[in-house]
Amino acid sequence: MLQTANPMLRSGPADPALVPIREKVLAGQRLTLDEGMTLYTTSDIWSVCELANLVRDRLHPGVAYYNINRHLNYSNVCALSCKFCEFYRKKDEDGAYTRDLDYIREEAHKAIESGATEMHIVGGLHPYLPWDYYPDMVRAIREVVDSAGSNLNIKAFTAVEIVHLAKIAKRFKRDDRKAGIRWVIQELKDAGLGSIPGGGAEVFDDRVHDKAYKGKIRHDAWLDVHTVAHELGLNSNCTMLYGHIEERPERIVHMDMLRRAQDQALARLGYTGDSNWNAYSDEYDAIDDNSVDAITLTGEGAKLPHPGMNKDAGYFQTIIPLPFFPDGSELEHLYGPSGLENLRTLAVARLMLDNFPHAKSFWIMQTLPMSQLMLKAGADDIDGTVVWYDITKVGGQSTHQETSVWDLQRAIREAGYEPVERDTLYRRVERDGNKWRTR
Ligand code: V47
Repeated sequence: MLQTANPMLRSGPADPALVPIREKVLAGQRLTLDEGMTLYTTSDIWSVCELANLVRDRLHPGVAYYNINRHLNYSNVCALSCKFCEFYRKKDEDGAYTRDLDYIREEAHKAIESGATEMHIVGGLHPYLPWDYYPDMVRAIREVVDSAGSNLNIKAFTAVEIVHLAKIAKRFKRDDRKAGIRWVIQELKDAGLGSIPGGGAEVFDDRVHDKAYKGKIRHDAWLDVHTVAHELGLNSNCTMLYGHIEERPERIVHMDMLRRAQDQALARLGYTGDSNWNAYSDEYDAIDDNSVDAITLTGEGAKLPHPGMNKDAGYFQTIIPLPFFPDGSELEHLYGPSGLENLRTLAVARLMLDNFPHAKSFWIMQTLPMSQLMLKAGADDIDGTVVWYDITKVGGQSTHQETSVWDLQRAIREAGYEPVERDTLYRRVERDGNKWRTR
């Protein structure tokens, strides 16, 4: 029987299985993978959303973030053929494109003119572009940004691209993967790279990998890239592409791998945690790395890492659950996740990723109305003004997908929060037209 729970009418969950979970969340304790599955399977979905929002309100009382950004896809030519992907083209196929540096400079000018605080740049794994193209692209943008006196953050290249770049730069060694990755990230950082986006993670599971994105890096290489970026002082984000051929337990394991990587990042920043934490049921014994303490940020009064106030650098900022869009992909016969599944997945991610400062709804994939609902289910951030987006096109729209600051602010205000403009690193933005600074 469907259980309902209206937070206005009662003080606890309708499903008794959620009571001990609620106690742990209130105490800021880490949830087990089994508890994650309970959050996924209970019919009392509103209590799951309410719990996630309790955490979200503790971390970011009264506010929700948005940003002014511009996306740039420098090429859709890709050596891979992931089944979920509608974006990629082969080199001479209709619709294949690769942007030259003049085009990229022009995009940087447009970003500056619109007052953007971030350029989000990703592309396919181009088999023929030379290594120099990539640092040259970052340098070209940095020159435009510097000459305008701007502090715009270049957030570019998913972990998948970084590994590809290590290969084309002939720096990739199978027996020392991190060395090549480190070389690439350092070179790009020297050219002006400011942070690493969260794409390309998909679902950290070999079964799903081999069926839907064989040939792509696996979770170990993806996590290596982000670990190295963190060690080099770059912040990064992470995603989970769900609602295709994966199962819910695989999503929970994905979340667990991310929070363990974040434990390590926070430990490097001097955070300490619970060394006696032993969360695993037999079902998940495959994960055996208990070498780092569980560090949670969801307890009352926990201090969040912050680049402005604490000068912290090198950690995951936000989880961005991405709902699968079947249209035009090889998996077009699948439905994609429902609205309730989207809401629940955001809430479960907020609750499981207890050491992540932020949970973001990417409105391009979630839609803006759904993103607004997510502000009541664990999300504290809506990304962003976007402008051009080529990877998914809602309802078969063109690649021009832009929302206004006014729309974002209205969605946030209606949900009962004060809209706060942030930059890539979640510093508050003070703005005068297209001029801005952070504090
Ligand atoms: O890596 C590809 C996913 C990602 C589809 O870091 C698809 O702030 C759904 O990573 N249906 C790119 N998803 C987007 C991304 C992102 C977006 C916003 C903010 C940030 C951030 C990162 O989109 C890809 C892939 O995982 N994707 N095809 C599809 N058919």
